[in-house]
Amino acid sequence: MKSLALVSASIASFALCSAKTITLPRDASPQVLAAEALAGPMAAVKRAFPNSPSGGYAPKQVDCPANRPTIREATSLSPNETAWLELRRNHTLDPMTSWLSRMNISNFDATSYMNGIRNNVSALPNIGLAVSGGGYRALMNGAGFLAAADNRTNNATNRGQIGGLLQSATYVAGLSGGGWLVGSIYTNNFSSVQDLRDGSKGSSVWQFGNSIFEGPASNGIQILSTANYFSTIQDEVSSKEDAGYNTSITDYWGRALSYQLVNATNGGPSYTFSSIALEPNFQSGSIPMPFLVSDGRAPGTSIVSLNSTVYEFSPFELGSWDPTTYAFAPLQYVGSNFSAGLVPSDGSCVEGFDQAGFVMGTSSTLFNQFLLQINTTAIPQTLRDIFTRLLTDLGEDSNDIAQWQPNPFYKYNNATNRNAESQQLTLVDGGEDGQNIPLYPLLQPMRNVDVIFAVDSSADTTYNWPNGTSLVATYQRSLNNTIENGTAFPSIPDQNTFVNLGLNNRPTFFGCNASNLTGPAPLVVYLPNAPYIAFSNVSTFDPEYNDTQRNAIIRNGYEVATLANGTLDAQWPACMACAVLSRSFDRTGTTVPDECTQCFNRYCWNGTVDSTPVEGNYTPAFKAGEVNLSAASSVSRTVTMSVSVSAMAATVLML
Ligand SMILES: *[C@@H]1O[C@H](CO)[C@@H](O)[C@H](O)[C@H]1NC(C)=O
Ligand SMILES: *[C@@H]1O[C@H](CO)[C@@H](O)[C@H](O)[C@H]1NC(C)=O
Ligand SMILES: *[C@@H]1O[C@H](CO)[C@@H](O)[C@H](O)[C@H]1NC(C)=O
Ligand SMILES: *[C@@H]1O[C@H](CO)[C@@H](O)[C@H](O)[C@H]1NC(C)=O
Ligand SMILES: *[C@@H]1O[C@H](CO)[C@@H](O)[C@H](O)[C@H]1NC(C)=O
Ligand SMILES: *[C@@H]1O[C@H](CO)[C@@H](O)[C@H](O)[C@H]1NC(C)=O
Ligand SMILES: *[C@@H]1O[C@H](CO)[C@@H](O)[C@H](O)[C@H]1NC(C)=O
Ligand SMILES: *[C@@H]1O[C@H](CO)[C@@H](O)[C@H](O)[C@H]1NC(C)=O
Ligand SMILES: *[C@@H]1O[C@H](CO)[C@@H](O)[C@H](O)[C@H]1NC(C)=O
Ligand SMILES: *[C@@H]1O[C@H](CO)[C@@H](O)[C@H](O)[C@H]1NC(C)=O
Ligand SMILES: *[C@@H]1O[C@H](CO)[C@@H](O)[C@H](O)[C@H]1NC(C)=O
Ligand SMILES: CC(=O)N[C@H]1CO[C@H](CO)[C@@H](O)[C@@H]1O
Repeated sequence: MKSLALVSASIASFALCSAKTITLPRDASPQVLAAEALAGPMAAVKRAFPNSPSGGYAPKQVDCPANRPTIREATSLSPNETAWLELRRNHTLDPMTSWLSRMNISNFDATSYMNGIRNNVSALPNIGLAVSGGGYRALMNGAGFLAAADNRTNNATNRGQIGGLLQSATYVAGLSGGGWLVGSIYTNNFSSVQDLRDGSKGSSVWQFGNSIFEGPASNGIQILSTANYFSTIQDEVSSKEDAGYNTSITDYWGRALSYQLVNATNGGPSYTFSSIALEPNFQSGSIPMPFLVSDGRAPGTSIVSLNSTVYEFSPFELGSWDPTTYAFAPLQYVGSNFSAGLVPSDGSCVEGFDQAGFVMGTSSTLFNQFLLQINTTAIPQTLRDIFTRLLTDLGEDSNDIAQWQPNPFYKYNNATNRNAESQQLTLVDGGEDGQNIPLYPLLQPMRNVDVIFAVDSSADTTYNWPNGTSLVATYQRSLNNTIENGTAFPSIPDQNTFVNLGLNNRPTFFGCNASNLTGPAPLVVYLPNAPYIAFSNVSTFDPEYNDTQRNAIIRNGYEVATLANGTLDAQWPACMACAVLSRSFDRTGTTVPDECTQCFNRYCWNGTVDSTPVEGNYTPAFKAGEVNLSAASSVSRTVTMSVSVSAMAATVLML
């Protein structure tokens, strides 16, 4: 709060300056003017959930409901999730039956198997999907996987394809760049990747050719001038300050990001994450539940997987299962002044704090760095001044912090809650503790997830390929009795083994043998980013991709998911189905079909370790040959792309 006056002063001077400066679009062609004219009426288009009571970015006080919101202990799933699961599990029956049949396991009648367990939810397979962090690379590679898994994608239900897996899943989790993907799909009413990629008239969604430094474009035409774009963002964030809330660089970052991810005027400043729970298709249990993941980190400290407090955002709640918090807050009312679990009887409730872009920004705070590359960008001087002051206030080493203030868990669970005495909850990028795949919500034993498809687009190696580091981090955490709190995880070998045995270059199953685990844990289908048809190892901090590059990386992710349409292994779709059914077979005492045994022999990590140090840099070869994408694509309408590996020197930390 110290610098509030200064910040407000500079905002005021910016407003003044923008009022007297006539800003012209970069290219005042008739198309630009037409696009601007179109942008006006769009403000009237109401999508499903711009429900912040302020009508804009700022949170607002509201009358508390008769049932005043409370913080709950993490002893069970929320009643909301439990009620929703009854609908959702039932809704997965038909798509899963259809999907398993199409995956065509030899000598196995999936339809009669599923009919046999229809009325026995505890026997049904329970599927979770997880998309890692790694900036736009992770968004695009993860999008390829979700496109392949989505029965709405053209041709995704043809022979050899895996469309329908998404419709069969109970949960979809994203973190950082993977959180942009999940957040974009869900804030746009569960749009398909194909639709988000192709956009629509007047929409700037997924147009990564215009970097967040420039502002949104529609079909290549800039809608707002860069100056107008930044002044709009500044006005929005200052409205939150004016309403009495501390802000951080994450607020600016979340706003900027939203222009690319949320298909609504100005990136939908009044869209909340909790409003996803009000979407009819979510309420009816017709679509999976989304999670975004963040870590708790106090200013001036660092974290690793062994001592991080991991927070999950669902449409219902924000909270953590870790003993270091062990509580959940109703997301819609986060921002209210909770103390010891209650909003004081003389206090009012607040809504609109959980702004969708702010939640996505909170899961990806490492990318605040983007906005701090201020010498190289078009960010106006006044905004740079604000950043400088925010950094002075919090300290340079805290430029990645999202301030969730007031702390919903203030004076709650005093004995073990690390933040019980803190008025603010500071959240950071979900990958900062090394767990760059958002497995956390899916490992909670109360969720009973059987199988997780874990898409890893981490940049662990010099040339931005994954090497299993994220799984190693989650495995290590599962061995610490204090922090794991009941979450078992399959054994995971060291990273040298990943590279030496090629476990980071093709799909690998971990935890196939349920009796070799320390507790109930899902089977993990690890799907590492690798070059199938395009170099998808672009740098985490590259902020700009033309449509050709974007589509090629999405297409590559599609090939990762289908093993190049089954050309690398015609049995792959059946093997995916075997992974889905494995725990269910155990529970129903079903003999494992022969083809599944073959699959498990081929894809399960069998405990072999080769920890010999890896010499030189890991430079994988194309797995399916670089193809002419304009001829081969179903998810892509592009020409060939060539991204040179040498241009992709690693800039980054662990993402
Ligand atoms: C969650 O459950 C509570 C209590 O039943 C209910 O009042 C609330 O409306 C539910 N929230 C959502 C988003 O469905
Ligand atoms: C389960 O879903 C089917 C349609 O797939 C529906 O007819 C049935 O009423 C649902 N049952 C429950 C208990 O929700
Ligand atoms: C996709 O799956 C859903 C859920 O089963 C179904 O309602 C829908 O018709 C399917 N769409 C396509 C294009 O197959
Ligand atoms: C974007 O929003 C417009 C207006 O609501 C809608 O017509 C269009 O289908 C949306 N596009 C996507 C990709 O969701
Ligand atoms: C977490 O562990 C790391 C490595 O041991 C240490 O540097 C850091 O200070 C610890 N952080 C907290 C919050 O305990
Ligand atoms: C185990 O977890 C606790 C809680 O996060 C942490 O304080 C402790 O340092 C961890 N143990 C090791 C060996 O890292
Ligand atoms: C711009 O870059 C120069 C040289 O790297 C550096 O000294 C200066 O602090 C930077 N300015 C800002 C505002 O970050
Ligand atoms: C936690 O401690 C505070 C005093 O610091 C106290 O007011 C509060 O009631 C305690 N909360 C609980 C749940 O015991
Ligand atoms: C794996 O990635 C980690 C994290 O970047 C790195 O420290 C390690 O050297 C890598 N090991 C191999 C074998 O690639
Ligand atoms: C089985 O469990 C042991 C002990 O945890 C572990 O060392 C081994 O790697 C596990 N095997 C597999 C295939 O996961
Ligand atoms: C879809 O599949 C059909 C038949 O295999 C093929 O002719 C067509 O080109 C495919 N469409 C796309 C967009 O890939
Ligand atoms: C299974 C398990 O160990 N649960 C513990 C998680 O942490 C809370 C808070 O410390 C304990 O109360 C649970 O028993």
